[in-house]
Amino acid sequence: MPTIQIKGMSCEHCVASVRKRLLLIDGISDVQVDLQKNEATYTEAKPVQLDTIKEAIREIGYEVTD
Ligand SMILES: [Cu+2]
Repeated sequence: MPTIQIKGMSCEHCVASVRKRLLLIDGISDVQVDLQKNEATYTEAKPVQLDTIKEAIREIGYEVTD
């Protein structure tokens, strides 16, 4: 499962927002967000560009770090 690092999450509301936003991206499912690790993992039903994910996360106020 792909894993990404996300900066800026501070509580369960952030976790829910990030999870919800990632699920809106075509091809992404089974999103798990770990607040302690600042990580999100997901299943890709088809290839999703990392830039698409970065942009979506930036839109809602968080940052995907490399
Ligand atoms: Cu929060």
